[in-house]
Amino acid sequence: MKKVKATNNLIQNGDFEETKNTQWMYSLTGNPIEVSEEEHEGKNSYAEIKTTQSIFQRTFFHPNDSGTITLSIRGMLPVIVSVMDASLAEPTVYWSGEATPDNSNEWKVETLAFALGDNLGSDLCLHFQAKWDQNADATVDIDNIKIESEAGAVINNGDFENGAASWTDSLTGSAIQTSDEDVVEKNHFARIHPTESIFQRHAFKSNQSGTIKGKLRGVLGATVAILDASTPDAKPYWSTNIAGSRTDFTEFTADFNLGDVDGQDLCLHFQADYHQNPDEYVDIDDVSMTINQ
Ligand SMILES: [Ca+2]
Ligand SMILES: [Ca+2]
Repeated sequence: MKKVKATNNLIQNGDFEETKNTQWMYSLTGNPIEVSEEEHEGKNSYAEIKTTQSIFQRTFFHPNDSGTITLSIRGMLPVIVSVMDASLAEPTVYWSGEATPDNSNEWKVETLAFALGDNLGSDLCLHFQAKWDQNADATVDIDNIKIESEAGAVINNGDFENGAASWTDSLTGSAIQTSDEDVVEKNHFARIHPTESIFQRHAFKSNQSGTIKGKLRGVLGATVAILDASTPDAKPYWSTNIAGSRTDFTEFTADFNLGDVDGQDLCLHFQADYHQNPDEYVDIDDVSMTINQ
């Protein structure tokens, strides 16, 4: 059996969240497209820690590992972030840093650089403790915990969206309690009207094959194509039509195969289907592309 390995996503800003878009162009003008924005209600889960309370997650650190720990923090108390023994009554701390909130209701992102020595315990954790405060009601919220480590240490469920999974309350040794809040989430996408089209240049090579994925919404469908960006009306090297009439964003997947395309100025191209009502549209989001190797 032939093993097909796909490389990572080759489309830039496929989710359109970089609103200073420079990657997607209107075919007609060649100018960057105007990204559309919408808001919808969602829920966010996070961990609230009271003064002197702490939570931890077991994780594997290598000796002499270094990198950064990032977290979102909100509330009144600073948080002491440590790499330490997970299982001992008097744990050794191998590294410790402090993240300070803005004393407000606004989340703030803090990044701490960590570096470990060569002498580590065998059962380690990343540990978050709210600093002592005379006000027993003082709390701090943390969310979106990430490790970027030279040696590959990782944190699971750092956004707490899977509740207590992977996290332990230091005091009780049992699962932590998470809190929920209603949030307004922003999403950005590309809206194109009848006969409008957008594209992103990509240096396709002859005989390449691969897969294009994305999401589509609206009355109109769209034709996805690989064609010469300088002559968008010429016959495409590959194209397929994705049907419309979708109330919500719906995923599509399209496999492509190219013949000889040497020397062409190629792009991935989306054209909205024709409709007599010029106000109809198709919305496009989360475009990604992989090439088979
Ligand atoms: Ca998006
Ligand atoms: Ca979260």
